[in-house]
Amino acid sequence: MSTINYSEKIPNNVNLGEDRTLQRALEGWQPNFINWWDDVGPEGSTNHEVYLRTAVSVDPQGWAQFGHVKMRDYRWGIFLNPGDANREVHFGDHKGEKVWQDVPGEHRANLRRIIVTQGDTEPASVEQQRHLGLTAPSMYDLRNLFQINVEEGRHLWAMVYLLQKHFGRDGREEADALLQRTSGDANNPRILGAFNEKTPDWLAFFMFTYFTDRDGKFQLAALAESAFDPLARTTKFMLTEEAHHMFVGESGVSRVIARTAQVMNELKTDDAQKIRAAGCIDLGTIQRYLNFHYSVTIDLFGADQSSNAAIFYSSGLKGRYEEGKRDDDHVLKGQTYKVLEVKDGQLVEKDVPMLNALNEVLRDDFIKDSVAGVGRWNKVLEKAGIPTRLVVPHKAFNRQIGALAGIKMSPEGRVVNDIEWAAKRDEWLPSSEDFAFVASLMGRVIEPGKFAGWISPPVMGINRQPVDFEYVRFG
Ligand code: BYC
Ligand code: FE
Ligand code: FE
Repeated sequence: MSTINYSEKIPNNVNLGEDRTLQRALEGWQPNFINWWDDVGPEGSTNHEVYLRTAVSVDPQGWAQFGHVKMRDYRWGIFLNPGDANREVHFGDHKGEKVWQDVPGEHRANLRRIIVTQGDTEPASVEQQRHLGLTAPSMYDLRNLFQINVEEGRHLWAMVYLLQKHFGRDGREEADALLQRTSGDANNPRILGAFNEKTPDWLAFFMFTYFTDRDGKFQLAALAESAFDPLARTTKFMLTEEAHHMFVGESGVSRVIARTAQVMNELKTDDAQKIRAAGCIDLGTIQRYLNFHYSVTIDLFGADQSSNAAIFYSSGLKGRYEEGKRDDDHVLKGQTYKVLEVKDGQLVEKDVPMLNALNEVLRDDFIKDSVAGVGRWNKVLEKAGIPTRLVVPHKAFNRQIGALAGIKMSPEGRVVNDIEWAAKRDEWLPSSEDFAFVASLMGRVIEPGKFAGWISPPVMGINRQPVDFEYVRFG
């Protein structure tokens, strides 16, 4: 067994050095984490020195440091936002009571389940993205991919810390299992659907970080309200990093659109084949990717009616997005919310108890936020004088979870029969031909300041460095 001093090796603000049991648990887990990183983390990256941001404190003014590091040596730190000794539970049945510093016995199973589900997504995304470094459209993009990968690794550490600190032997077993499930594995897959899908190319990566990391934002924000104070403080800090992940997605898609629009104007065409022949991704393909990632991501909010969701909220484990800014009673008994169902071949709304519909409430908050960014993508098209607009599909399109699961729907929200679905599927979702075309564009462009032909350069670099900075030094 190694004798690394983890209290120094792992930057932290949780007094790691003072808890021998925890230190031993982390010392046992850390080599397994490194093995996992070597096995299924970023392929072929071991010797790269990457210009990375490392979280070093929770001070909003200076929480991160930038510098070239090997990812394997990244200092995956453990940070909790500052505590507030007077913080009270502010929703659910325990409203007004002091928040919990330890796990109450009666909520142990549910809290563990939430933390495990959250923790499971983090390594899953690293696994999904592991081949992308081989086809990066630029050194700048390569660095952003790796930044996201190490931070998802840190998010895993954050959940493992909670499991090992607060859940005893069960927690240690769950921490091990987080390194054993693998994205897409037939026998031992990741827990949630979207995290077993492939991220085969960079358009998929940008859509994933735009939509799916945004699920992270909303789920983390809901957990940041938790009565279990260590969870609230951990997830609050994780949100600091999430903003960059969504930025990579939003600006990435935006740059793809900008390049496509430029070529459409140069060639004076909206013919997908001509745009493809010019080495760019046609807007139809971008729309189909959007349809896929959006629908798979909104499934992550769970069933539209869920007794789990009601229990999580009433027991104070998980709040709503921006719970503190809402002016209702924060108990929600006797209130209702509208959810969708299909009746006689038509989509209809129905009122259900609000507490049971809290997954749907969070999904609707997510949808509002997602749509705003799609509007910003459309501004790029508008400025270029191109009339096409991207749209998010109907909420019921291509759903696999909840009351809408398996219903055949057009992106506009019309119930369709199997025959129409089969005929239109490849207009609505990426086809194998779309994937093959996008894959054909994925080369490897890694000279500083150079960009693949299907994407525009970014407006500026990272941490005020120039766009042609040497973001990755290849060992
Ligand atoms: N796929 O009552 P329901 C992130 C299961 S992303 C497969 O609705 P609940 C990140 C469900 O487990 C943020 N299964 O469940 C992003 C249940 O199974 P059992 C991740 C699904 O518990 C990018 C059954 O269906 N964090 O951080 O109310 C990169 C009944 O469903 C799915 C969290 O999710 C699905 N999509 O809701 C890196 C927060 N949906 O018990 C990172 C923690 C549901 O019948 N998780 N099921 O076997 C939760 O709060 C809840 O577990 C969920 C599910 C909202 C996910
Ligand atoms: Fe994360
Ligand atoms: Fe993320």
